[in-house]
Amino acid sequence: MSAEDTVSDAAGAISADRFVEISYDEVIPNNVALGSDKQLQRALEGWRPKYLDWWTGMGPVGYQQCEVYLRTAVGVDPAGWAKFGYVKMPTYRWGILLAPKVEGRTIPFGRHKGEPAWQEVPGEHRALLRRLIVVQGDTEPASVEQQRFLGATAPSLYDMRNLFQVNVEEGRHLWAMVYLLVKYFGKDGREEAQALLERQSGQMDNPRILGAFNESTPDWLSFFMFTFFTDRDGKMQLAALAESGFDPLSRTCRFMLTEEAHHMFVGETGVQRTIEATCAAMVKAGIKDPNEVEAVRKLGVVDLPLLQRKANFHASVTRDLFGSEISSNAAEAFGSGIKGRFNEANLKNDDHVLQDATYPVTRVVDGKLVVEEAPALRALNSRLLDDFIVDCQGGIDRWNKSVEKAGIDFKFIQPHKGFNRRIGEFGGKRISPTGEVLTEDQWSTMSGDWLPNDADMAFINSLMKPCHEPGKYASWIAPPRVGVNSQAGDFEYVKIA
Ligand code: BYC
Repeated sequence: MSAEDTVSDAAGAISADRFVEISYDEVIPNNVALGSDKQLQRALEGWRPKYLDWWTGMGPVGYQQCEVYLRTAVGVDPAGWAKFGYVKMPTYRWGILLAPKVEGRTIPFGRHKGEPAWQEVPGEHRALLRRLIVVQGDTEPASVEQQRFLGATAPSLYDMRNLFQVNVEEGRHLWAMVYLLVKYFGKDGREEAQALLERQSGQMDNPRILGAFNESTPDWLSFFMFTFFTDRDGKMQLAALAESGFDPLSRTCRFMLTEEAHHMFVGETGVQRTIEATCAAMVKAGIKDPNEVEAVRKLGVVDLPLLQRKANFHASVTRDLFGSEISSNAAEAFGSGIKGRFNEANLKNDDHVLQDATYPVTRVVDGKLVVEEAPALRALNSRLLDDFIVDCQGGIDRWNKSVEKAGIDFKFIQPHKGFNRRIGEFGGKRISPTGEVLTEDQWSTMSGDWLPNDADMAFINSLMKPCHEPGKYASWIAPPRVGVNSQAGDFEYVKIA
Protein backbone atom coordinates (compact mmCIF):
# COMPACT_ATOMS: atom_id res chain seq x y z
CA MET A 1 0.00 0.00 0.00
CA SER A 2 1.37 3.41 -0.87
CA ALA A 3 1.57 6.08 1.76
CA GLU A 4 -0.97 8.06 -0.25
CA ASP A 5 -3.64 5.43 0.39
CA THR A 6 -3.73 6.33 4.02
CA VAL A 7 -5.07 9.38 5.74
CA SER A 8 -2.72 11.36 7.93
CA ASP A 9 -3.56 11.48 11.58
CA ALA A 10 -1.73 14.77 11.87
CA ALA A 11 -4.61 16.36 13.76
CA GLY A 12 -5.04 13.26 15.92
CA ALA A 13 -8.10 12.61 18.03
CA ILE A 14 -8.14 15.91 19.83
CA SER A 15 -11.01 17.38 21.76
CA ALA A 16 -11.68 21.12 21.53
CA ASP A 17 -10.97 21.71 25.21
CA ARG A 18 -7.34 20.76 24.68
CA PHE A 19 -6.60 23.73 22.42
CA VAL A 20 -4.33 26.05 24.34
CA GLU A 21 -4.55 29.66 23.27
CA ILE A 22 -1.36 31.42 22.38
CA SER A 23 -0.16 34.02 24.79
CA TYR A 24 0.74 37.15 22.80
CA ASP A 25 1.50 39.31 25.86
CA GLU A 26 4.89 37.70 26.27
CA VAL A 27 8.03 38.66 24.35
CA ILE A 28 7.92 35.23 22.69
CA PRO A 29 4.34 34.24 21.81
CA ASN A 30 3.79 30.63 22.85
CA ASN A 31 1.34 27.95 23.86
CA VAL A 32 3.85 26.06 26.00
CA ALA A 33 3.44 28.06 29.23
CA LEU A 34 6.87 29.56 28.74
CA GLY A 35 6.23 32.05 31.57
CA SER A 36 6.16 29.20 34.08
CA ASP A 37 9.71 28.07 33.24
CA LYS A 38 11.84 31.14 33.96
CA GLN A 39 15.17 29.51 33.10
CA LEU A 40 13.96 28.41 29.67
CA GLN A 41 12.29 31.77 29.10
CA ARG A 42 15.55 33.59 29.92
CA ALA A 43 17.54 31.32 27.60
CA LEU A 44 15.15 31.85 24.69
CA GLU A 45 14.86 35.59 25.34
CA GLY A 46 18.68 35.63 25.28
CA TRP A 47 18.70 33.87 21.88
CA ARG A 48 16.05 36.21 20.43
CA PRO A 49 18.29 39.29 19.77
CA LYS A 50 20.81 37.02 18.03
CA TYR A 51 18.01 35.62 15.90
CA LEU A 52 16.86 39.16 15.03
CA ASP A 53 20.44 40.09 14.10
CA TRP A 54 20.58 37.04 11.86
CA TRP A 55 17.21 37.95 10.30
CA THR A 56 18.36 41.50 9.60
CA GLY A 57 21.76 40.42 8.30
CA MET A 58 20.91 37.22 6.43
CA GLY A 59 17.12 37.47 5.84
CA PRO A 60 15.37 39.24 2.95
CA VAL A 61 17.43 42.01 1.38
CA GLY A 62 15.38 45.21 1.29
CA TYR A 63 11.66 45.58 2.04
CA GLN A 64 12.26 44.98 5.74
CA GLN A 65 10.54 48.25 6.63
CA CYS A 66 7.60 47.71 4.24
CA GLU A 67 4.16 46.69 5.44
CA VAL A 68 3.56 43.14 4.17
CA TYR A 69 0.18 41.40 4.25
CA LEU A 70 1.16 38.32 6.25
CA ARG A 71 -0.58 35.59 8.14
CA THR A 72 0.44 35.00 11.71
CA ALA A 73 -0.46 31.93 13.73
CA VAL A 74 -2.81 32.86 16.55
CA GLY A 75 -3.89 29.41 17.66
CA VAL A 76 -3.46 25.74 16.88
CA ASP A 77 -7.08 24.93 16.11
CA PRO A 78 -7.03 23.65 12.49
CA ALA A 79 -10.32 25.52 11.91
CA GLY A 80 -8.91 29.00 12.54
CA TRP A 81 -5.28 29.12 13.40
CA ALA A 82 -4.09 32.22 11.54
CA LYS A 83 -4.94 35.88 11.13
CA PHE A 84 -3.95 38.16 8.23
CA GLY A 85 -2.74 41.74 8.50
CA TYR A 86 0.01 44.19 7.54
CA VAL A 87 3.27 43.54 9.38
CA LYS A 88 6.83 44.80 9.00
CA MET A 89 8.87 41.60 8.81
CA PRO A 90 11.28 42.29 11.69
CA THR A 91 8.24 42.81 13.96
CA TYR A 92 6.65 39.45 12.98
CA ARG A 93 5.59 37.56 16.12
CA TRP A 94 7.72 34.44 15.79
CA GLY A 95 6.27 32.09 18.34
CA ILE A 96 6.59 28.62 19.80
CA LEU A 97 3.57 26.56 18.90
CA LEU A 98 2.96 22.91 19.58
CA ALA A 99 -0.05 20.93 18.38
CA PRO A 100 -2.27 19.88 21.29
CA LYS A 101 -1.22 16.91 23.38
CA VAL A 102 -3.01 13.69 22.57
CA GLU A 103 -3.70 12.10 25.96
CA GLY A 104 -2.53 8.51 26.30
CA ARG A 105 -0.44 8.62 23.09
CA THR A 106 1.90 5.66 22.76
CA ILE A 107 5.04 5.17 20.67
CA PRO A 108 3.66 3.95 17.34
CA PHE A 109 6.65 1.96 16.01
CA GLY A 110 10.03 0.40 16.68
CA ARG A 111 11.41 -1.49 19.68
CA HIS A 112 9.42 0.65 22.15
CA LYS A 113 6.13 0.32 20.26
CA GLY A 114 3.13 0.56 22.57
CA GLU A 115 5.02 2.19 25.46
CA PRO A 116 3.82 5.64 26.57
CA ALA A 117 5.28 8.39 24.36
CA TRP A 118 8.27 10.09 25.99
CA GLN A 119 7.71 13.53 27.47
CA GLU A 120 11.44 13.87 28.24
CA VAL A 121 14.44 12.90 26.13
CA PRO A 122 15.15 9.16 26.46
CA GLY A 123 18.77 9.05 27.63
CA GLU A 124 19.92 6.22 25.35
CA HIS A 125 18.65 8.01 22.23
CA ARG A 126 19.76 11.52 23.16
CA ALA A 127 22.56 11.93 20.60
CA LEU A 128 20.48 10.63 17.70
CA LEU A 129 17.51 12.81 18.61
CA ARG A 130 19.68 15.88 18.93
CA ARG A 131 21.28 15.23 15.55
CA LEU A 132 17.94 14.93 13.78
CA ILE A 133 16.59 18.10 15.42
CA VAL A 134 19.76 19.98 14.45
CA VAL A 135 19.57 18.77 10.82
CA GLN A 136 15.91 19.75 10.64
CA GLY A 137 16.59 23.13 12.28
CA ASP A 138 19.52 23.86 9.97
CA THR A 139 17.38 23.71 6.83
CA GLU A 140 15.02 26.45 8.02
CA PRO A 141 17.38 29.47 8.17
CA ALA A 142 19.25 27.99 5.20
CA SER A 143 16.23 28.40 2.93
CA VAL A 144 15.72 32.01 4.06
CA GLU A 145 19.37 32.72 3.24
CA GLN A 146 19.01 31.07 -0.17
CA GLN A 147 16.02 33.22 -1.06
CA ARG A 148 17.20 36.53 0.36
CA PHE A 149 17.78 38.38 -2.92
CA LEU A 150 14.48 37.52 -4.61
CA GLY A 151 12.36 40.46 -3.41
CA ALA A 152 14.03 42.83 -5.89
CA THR A 153 12.89 40.78 -8.91
CA ALA A 154 9.43 39.73 -7.71
CA PRO A 155 7.07 39.26 -10.67
CA SER A 156 4.21 40.81 -8.65
CA LEU A 157 3.36 42.07 -5.18
CA TYR A 158 1.31 38.90 -4.69
CA ASP A 159 4.41 36.76 -5.29
CA MET A 160 6.61 39.02 -3.19
CA ARG A 161 4.19 38.63 -0.31
CA ASN A 162 4.20 34.85 -0.70
CA LEU A 163 8.00 34.82 -0.65
CA PHE A 164 8.06 36.81 2.59
CA GLN A 165 5.33 34.62 4.07
CA VAL A 166 7.40 31.53 3.37
CA ASN A 167 10.49 33.27 4.80
CA VAL A 168 8.91 34.34 8.10
CA GLU A 169 7.41 30.88 8.56
CA GLU A 170 10.77 29.19 7.94
CA GLY A 171 12.04 31.58 10.62
CA ARG A 172 9.29 30.29 12.91
CA HIS A 173 10.28 26.72 12.13
CA LEU A 174 13.78 27.56 13.28
CA TRP A 175 12.25 28.81 16.54
CA ALA A 176 10.39 25.49 16.81
CA MET A 177 13.62 23.46 16.67
CA VAL A 178 15.51 25.91 18.90
CA TYR A 179 12.79 25.54 21.53
CA LEU A 180 13.32 21.76 21.56
CA LEU A 181 17.11 22.12 21.72
CA VAL A 182 17.11 24.68 24.51
CA LYS A 183 14.37 23.08 26.59
CA TYR A 184 15.50 19.47 26.36
CA PHE A 185 19.24 19.44 25.65
CA GLY A 186 20.75 21.79 28.24
CA LYS A 187 24.14 23.34 27.46
CA ASP A 188 24.59 21.25 24.29
CA GLY A 189 21.24 22.44 23.03
CA ARG A 190 22.10 26.10 23.67
CA GLU A 191 25.35 25.65 21.75
CA GLU A 192 23.52 24.03 18.85
CA ALA A 193 20.99 26.90 18.85
CA GLN A 194 23.87 29.33 18.49
CA ALA A 195 25.50 27.27 15.72
CA LEU A 196 22.22 27.32 13.75
CA LEU A 197 22.69 31.07 13.37
CA GLU A 198 26.37 30.74 12.45
CA ARG A 199 26.40 28.21 9.59
CA GLN A 200 25.56 29.91 6.32
CA SER A 201 24.10 28.61 3.10
CA GLY A 202 26.81 28.21 0.45
CA GLN A 203 29.63 29.39 2.70
CA MET A 204 32.88 27.46 2.18
CA ASP A 205 34.09 27.36 5.81
CA ASN A 206 30.84 26.80 7.65
CA PRO A 207 28.12 25.66 5.22
CA ARG A 208 24.63 24.40 5.96
CA ILE A 209 24.52 20.66 6.74
CA LEU A 210 22.61 19.22 3.76
CA GLY A 211 23.68 19.63 0.13
CA ALA A 212 20.53 21.19 -1.39
CA PHE A 213 20.60 23.95 1.19
CA ASN A 214 23.93 25.21 -0.09
CA GLU A 215 22.68 25.59 -3.67
CA SER A 216 21.69 29.11 -4.67
CA THR A 217 18.12 30.17 -5.44
CA PRO A 218 19.01 32.78 -8.05
CA ASP A 219 15.61 33.39 -9.69
CA TRP A 220 11.89 32.97 -9.19
CA LEU A 221 11.61 29.76 -11.19
CA SER A 222 14.19 28.25 -8.86
CA PHE A 223 12.13 29.51 -5.92
CA PHE A 224 8.93 27.92 -7.24
CA MET A 225 10.70 24.64 -8.03
CA PHE A 226 12.36 24.71 -4.59
CA THR A 227 9.06 25.24 -2.80
CA PHE A 228 7.43 22.52 -4.91
CA PHE A 229 10.15 19.88 -4.50
CA THR A 230 12.34 20.81 -1.55
CA ASP A 231 9.59 22.03 0.76
CA ARG A 232 7.91 18.72 -0.03
CA ASP A 233 10.97 16.95 1.38
CA GLY A 234 10.22 19.16 4.40
CA LYS A 235 6.69 17.79 4.45
CA MET A 236 7.82 14.16 4.22
CA GLN A 237 10.54 14.52 6.86
CA LEU A 238 8.29 16.48 9.22
CA ALA A 239 5.56 13.88 8.77
CA ALA A 240 8.08 11.14 9.67
CA LEU A 241 9.23 13.13 12.72
CA ALA A 242 5.60 13.88 13.67
CA GLU A 243 5.28 10.13 14.34
CA SER A 244 8.15 10.30 16.84
CA GLY A 245 7.91 8.65 20.21
CA PHE A 246 9.44 11.84 21.64
CA ASP A 247 6.14 13.66 22.09
CA PRO A 248 7.37 17.29 22.08
CA LEU A 249 9.02 16.67 18.68
CA SER A 250 5.86 15.04 17.37
CA ARG A 251 3.67 17.93 18.53
CA THR A 252 6.07 20.54 17.15
CA CYS A 253 6.23 18.89 13.73
CA ARG A 254 2.48 18.41 13.56
CA PHE A 255 1.95 22.15 13.81
CA MET A 256 4.79 22.93 11.38
CA LEU A 257 3.04 20.78 8.77
CA THR A 258 0.08 23.17 8.86
CA GLU A 259 2.31 26.00 7.63
CA GLU A 260 4.30 23.81 5.22
CA ALA A 261 1.21 23.15 3.08
CA HIS A 262 1.16 26.80 1.97
CA HIS A 263 4.81 26.66 0.91
CA MET A 264 4.13 23.78 -1.46
CA PHE A 265 1.04 25.60 -2.73
CA VAL A 266 3.28 28.58 -3.60
CA GLY A 267 5.61 26.26 -5.52
CA GLU A 268 3.00 24.25 -7.34
CA THR A 269 0.88 27.23 -8.37
CA GLY A 270 3.96 29.31 -9.19
CA VAL A 271 5.10 26.72 -11.74
CA GLN A 272 1.53 26.22 -12.92
CA ARG A 273 1.04 29.97 -13.52
CA THR A 274 4.34 30.00 -15.43
CA ILE A 275 3.07 27.15 -17.60
CA GLU A 276 -0.25 28.94 -18.12
CA ALA A 277 1.49 32.14 -19.28
CA THR A 278 3.65 30.13 -21.69
CA CYS A 279 0.75 28.17 -23.13
CA ALA A 280 -1.44 31.29 -23.50
CA ALA A 281 1.37 33.14 -25.32
CA MET A 282 2.03 30.14 -27.59
CA VAL A 283 -1.65 29.80 -28.48
CA LYS A 284 -1.93 33.54 -29.14
CA ALA A 285 1.12 33.45 -31.42
CA GLY A 286 -0.08 30.30 -33.16
CA ILE A 287 2.94 28.25 -32.02
CA LYS A 288 1.98 24.59 -31.66
CA ASP A 289 5.39 22.97 -31.28
CA PRO A 290 6.83 23.35 -27.74
CA ASN A 291 10.31 22.75 -29.21
CA GLU A 292 10.24 26.03 -31.14
CA VAL A 293 12.25 27.38 -28.27
CA GLU A 294 13.57 30.58 -29.82
CA ALA A 295 10.12 31.66 -31.03
CA VAL A 296 8.62 30.93 -27.61
CA ARG A 297 11.35 32.82 -25.76
CA LYS A 298 10.78 35.86 -27.95
CA LEU A 299 7.29 36.04 -26.46
CA GLY A 300 8.81 36.75 -23.03
CA VAL A 301 7.73 33.41 -21.54
CA VAL A 302 9.59 30.29 -20.44
CA ASP A 303 9.63 27.40 -22.93
CA LEU A 304 8.25 24.13 -21.59
CA PRO A 305 11.44 22.06 -22.23
CA LEU A 306 13.36 24.51 -20.03
CA LEU A 307 10.76 24.12 -17.28
CA GLN A 308 11.29 20.35 -17.56
CA ARG A 309 15.06 20.80 -17.18
CA LYS A 310 14.52 23.01 -14.11
CA ALA A 311 12.21 20.36 -12.64
CA ASN A 312 14.84 17.66 -13.37
CA PHE A 313 17.45 19.63 -11.47
CA HIS A 314 15.34 20.42 -8.40
CA ALA A 315 13.81 16.94 -8.24
CA SER A 316 17.23 15.27 -8.28
CA VAL A 317 18.92 17.63 -5.81
CA THR A 318 15.96 17.25 -3.46
CA ARG A 319 16.03 13.44 -3.71
CA ASP A 320 19.54 13.53 -2.29
CA LEU A 321 18.04 15.00 0.89
CA PHE A 322 16.59 11.61 1.75
CA GLY A 323 20.08 10.26 2.47
CA SER A 324 21.39 6.88 1.34
CA GLU A 325 18.69 4.46 0.25
CA ILE A 326 20.23 1.85 2.53
CA SER A 327 21.03 3.48 5.86
CA SER A 328 21.85 2.14 9.30
CA ASN A 329 21.16 5.64 10.68
CA ALA A 330 17.61 5.42 9.40
CA ALA A 331 17.22 1.89 10.81
CA GLU A 332 18.40 3.10 14.21
CA ALA A 333 16.11 6.16 14.15
CA PHE A 334 13.15 3.88 13.45
CA GLY A 335 14.12 1.04 15.77
CA SER A 336 14.56 3.45 18.65
CA GLY A 337 11.15 5.10 18.08
CA ILE A 338 12.56 8.49 17.09
CA LYS A 339 11.59 8.81 13.40
CA GLY A 340 8.77 6.86 11.77
CA ARG A 341 7.58 6.43 8.23
CA PHE A 342 5.23 8.72 6.33
CA ASN A 343 1.76 8.15 7.85
CA GLU A 344 3.22 5.50 10.18
CA ALA A 345 0.31 5.29 12.60
CA ASN A 346 -2.16 4.68 9.77
CA LEU A 347 -0.24 2.01 7.85
CA LYS A 348 -2.43 -1.07 7.96
CA ASN A 349 -1.37 -4.74 7.89
CA ASP A 350 2.02 -3.80 9.23
CA ASP A 351 3.68 -4.72 12.54
CA HIS A 352 5.42 -1.29 12.78
CA VAL A 353 8.58 -3.06 13.95
CA LEU A 354 9.84 -4.35 10.58
CA GLN A 355 12.28 -6.84 12.07
CA ASP A 356 11.73 -9.43 9.33
CA ALA A 357 10.20 -7.27 6.59
CA THR A 358 11.86 -6.43 3.29
CA TYR A 359 11.48 -3.54 0.86
CA PRO A 360 12.38 -3.37 -2.86
CA VAL A 361 15.30 -1.04 -3.52
CA THR A 362 16.67 -0.14 -6.98
CA ARG A 363 20.46 -0.42 -7.21
CA VAL A 364 23.12 -0.36 -9.88
CA VAL A 365 24.79 -3.77 -10.13
CA ASP A 366 27.39 -4.48 -12.85
CA GLY A 367 26.26 -1.43 -14.81
CA LYS A 368 22.59 -2.42 -14.74
CA LEU A 369 19.61 -1.25 -12.71
CA VAL A 370 18.21 -4.07 -10.61
CA VAL A 371 15.52 -4.20 -7.96
CA GLU A 372 16.58 -6.10 -4.85
CA GLU A 373 14.69 -6.90 -1.69
CA ALA A 374 16.54 -5.22 1.18
CA PRO A 375 15.85 -5.42 4.92
CA ALA A 376 12.97 -2.94 5.36
CA LEU A 377 14.58 -1.37 8.43
CA ARG A 378 17.68 -0.35 6.52
CA ALA A 379 15.64 0.71 3.48
CA LEU A 380 13.56 3.37 5.22
CA ASN A 381 15.15 6.32 3.40
CA SER A 382 14.41 4.55 0.14
CA ARG A 383 10.79 4.10 1.13
CA LEU A 384 10.36 7.73 2.19
CA LEU A 385 11.88 8.80 -1.13
CA ASP A 386 9.39 6.59 -2.97
CA ASP A 387 6.54 8.17 -0.99
CA PHE A 388 7.93 11.60 -1.92
CA ILE A 389 7.98 10.72 -5.61
CA VAL A 390 4.34 9.62 -5.41
CA ASP A 391 3.48 12.84 -3.59
CA CYS A 392 5.17 14.97 -6.28
CA GLN A 393 3.19 13.32 -9.05
CA GLY A 394 -0.13 14.91 -8.04
CA GLY A 395 1.22 18.40 -8.70
CA ILE A 396 2.93 17.35 -11.92
CA ASP A 397 -0.34 15.87 -13.18
CA ARG A 398 -2.01 19.22 -12.51
CA TRP A 399 0.74 20.99 -14.50
CA ASN A 400 0.10 18.59 -17.36
CA LYS A 401 -3.64 19.34 -17.28
CA SER A 402 -2.87 23.03 -17.97
CA VAL A 403 -0.74 22.07 -20.97
CA GLU A 404 -3.38 19.66 -22.24
CA LYS A 405 -6.13 22.26 -21.83
CA ALA A 406 -4.17 24.63 -24.09
CA GLY A 407 -3.97 21.90 -26.74
CA ILE A 408 -0.16 21.71 -26.67
CA ASP A 409 1.55 18.38 -27.11
CA PHE A 410 3.93 18.24 -24.14
CA LYS A 411 4.04 16.25 -20.93
CA PHE A 412 6.11 16.91 -17.81
CA ILE A 413 7.62 13.78 -16.32
CA GLN A 414 9.64 12.98 -13.23
CA PRO A 415 13.17 11.88 -14.08
CA HIS A 416 14.28 8.40 -13.06
CA LYS A 417 15.16 8.09 -9.38
CA GLY A 418 18.83 7.62 -10.23
CA PHE A 419 19.15 10.71 -12.44
CA ASN A 420 21.79 13.28 -11.41
CA ARG A 421 22.29 11.91 -7.89
CA ARG A 422 25.21 12.54 -5.57
CA ILE A 423 24.09 10.61 -2.48
CA GLY A 424 23.22 6.96 -2.00
CA GLU A 425 22.88 4.05 -4.42
CA PHE A 426 23.09 6.26 -7.50
CA GLY A 427 25.70 8.69 -6.18
CA GLY A 428 28.34 9.23 -8.87
CA LYS A 429 26.53 6.96 -11.35
CA ARG A 430 25.37 8.37 -14.66
CA ILE A 431 21.71 7.63 -15.28
CA SER A 432 19.49 9.25 -17.91
CA PRO A 433 16.04 10.70 -17.02
CA THR A 434 14.47 7.59 -18.55
CA GLY A 435 16.67 5.23 -16.54
CA GLU A 436 19.53 4.11 -18.82
CA VAL A 437 22.92 3.64 -17.21
CA LEU A 438 25.37 5.80 -19.20
CA THR A 439 29.10 6.14 -19.59
CA GLU A 440 30.79 9.36 -18.51
CA ASP A 441 31.16 10.39 -22.17
CA GLN A 442 27.49 9.80 -22.93
CA TRP A 443 26.55 11.82 -19.87
CA SER A 444 28.78 14.76 -20.86
CA THR A 445 27.26 14.83 -24.33
CA MET A 446 23.65 14.65 -23.17
CA SER A 447 23.39 16.28 -19.75
CA GLY A 448 22.94 19.77 -21.24
CA ASP A 449 19.63 18.55 -22.67
CA TRP A 450 18.47 17.36 -19.29
CA LEU A 451 19.67 20.01 -16.87
CA PRO A 452 19.51 23.80 -17.17
CA ASN A 453 22.55 25.01 -19.14
CA ASP A 454 24.23 28.43 -19.05
CA ALA A 455 22.07 29.80 -21.88
CA ASP A 456 18.92 28.68 -20.03
CA MET A 457 19.99 30.42 -16.86
CA ALA A 458 20.90 33.59 -18.75
CA PHE A 459 17.47 33.56 -20.41
CA ILE A 460 15.65 33.08 -17.11
CA ASN A 461 17.74 35.84 -15.63
CA SER A 462 16.74 38.17 -18.48
CA LEU A 463 13.07 37.70 -17.48
CA MET A 464 13.65 38.56 -13.83
CA LYS A 465 12.47 42.17 -13.98
CA PRO A 466 10.46 43.45 -11.03
CA CYS A 467 6.75 44.07 -11.44
CA HIS A 468 5.76 45.92 -8.28
CA GLU A 469 2.51 47.61 -9.30
CA PRO A 470 -0.63 46.29 -7.53
CA GLY A 471 -2.57 43.87 -9.73
CA LYS A 472 0.17 43.65 -12.41
CA TYR A 473 2.22 40.55 -13.30
CA ALA A 474 5.46 39.98 -15.22
CA SER A 475 4.97 38.64 -18.77
CA TRP A 476 6.14 35.14 -17.90
CA ILE A 477 3.63 34.37 -15.15
CA ALA A 478 -0.19 34.35 -15.07
CA PRO A 479 -2.14 35.98 -12.21
CA PRO A 480 -3.39 33.61 -9.49
CA ARG A 481 -6.97 32.40 -9.63
CA VAL A 482 -7.73 33.67 -6.12
CA GLY A 483 -6.08 36.35 -4.00
CA VAL A 484 -4.55 35.70 -0.59
CA ASN A 485 -7.36 35.51 1.95
CA SER A 486 -9.73 36.23 -1.00
CA GLN A 487 -8.36 39.74 -1.56
CA ALA A 488 -9.22 41.58 -4.79
CA GLY A 489 -6.97 41.37 -7.87
CA ASP A 490 -5.38 44.79 -7.34
CA PHE A 491 -4.79 44.37 -3.61
CA GLU A 492 -1.55 45.97 -2.40
CA TYR A 493 0.11 42.96 -0.77
CA VAL A 494 3.32 44.85 -0.02
CA LYS A 495 3.29 48.60 0.57
CA ILE A 496 6.51 49.75 -1.01
CA ALA A 497 6.86 53.27 0.32
N1 BYC B 1 23.79 16.31 2.09
O1 BYC B 1 22.81 7.21 6.37
P1 BYC B 1 22.77 8.48 5.58
C1 BYC B 1 12.94 21.00 5.20
C2 BYC B 1 24.89 12.69 5.57
S1 BYC B 1 13.78 19.74 4.41
C3 BYC B 1 24.81 16.24 2.96
O2 BYC B 1 22.98 8.40 4.13
P2 BYC B 1 20.56 9.34 7.09
C4 BYC B 1 12.83 22.29 4.49
C5 BYC B 1 24.16 12.36 6.85
O3 BYC B 1 23.82 13.56 7.57
C6 BYC B 1 13.79 18.41 5.59
N2 BYC B 1 24.98 15.22 3.83
O4 BYC B 1 21.43 9.26 5.80
C7 BYC B 1 12.61 22.34 3.14
C8 BYC B 1 25.14 11.46 7.55
O5 BYC B 1 26.14 12.29 8.15
P3 BYC B 1 26.76 11.90 9.59
C9 BYC B 1 14.93 18.47 6.58
C10 BYC B 1 24.09 14.21 3.80
O6 BYC B 1 21.34 9.83 8.25
C11 BYC B 1 12.55 23.57 2.49
C12 BYC B 1 25.79 10.71 6.40
O7 BYC B 1 25.57 11.49 5.23
N3 BYC B 1 14.77 17.49 7.64
O8 BYC B 1 12.48 20.84 6.28
O9 BYC B 1 19.76 8.11 7.25
C13 BYC B 1 12.70 24.74 3.21
C14 BYC B 1 25.20 9.34 6.20
O10 BYC B 1 23.80 9.49 6.21
C15 BYC B 1 23.01 14.20 2.90
C16 BYC B 1 15.36 16.30 7.67
O11 BYC B 1 16.15 15.95 6.83
C17 BYC B 1 22.87 15.31 2.02
N4 BYC B 1 21.87 15.39 1.13
O12 BYC B 1 19.51 10.44 6.58
C18 BYC B 1 12.93 24.69 4.59
C19 BYC B 1 14.99 15.39 8.83
N5 BYC B 1 22.31 13.06 3.10
O13 BYC B 1 25.64 11.99 10.59
C20 BYC B 1 12.98 23.47 5.23
C21 BYC B 1 16.11 15.12 9.75
C22 BYC B 1 22.91 12.39 4.08
O14 BYC B 1 27.31 10.52 9.42
N6 BYC B 1 17.22 14.46 9.12
N7 BYC B 1 23.98 13.07 4.51
O15 BYC B 1 27.81 12.98 9.79
C23 BYC B 1 17.25 13.16 8.80
O16 BYC B 1 16.30 12.44 8.98
C24 BYC B 1 18.54 12.59 8.25
O17 BYC B 1 19.59 13.33 8.79
C25 BYC B 1 18.64 12.63 6.70
C26 BYC B 1 19.84 11.74 6.30
C27 BYC B 1 17.35 12.11 6.07
C28 BYC B 1 18.91 14.03 6.18
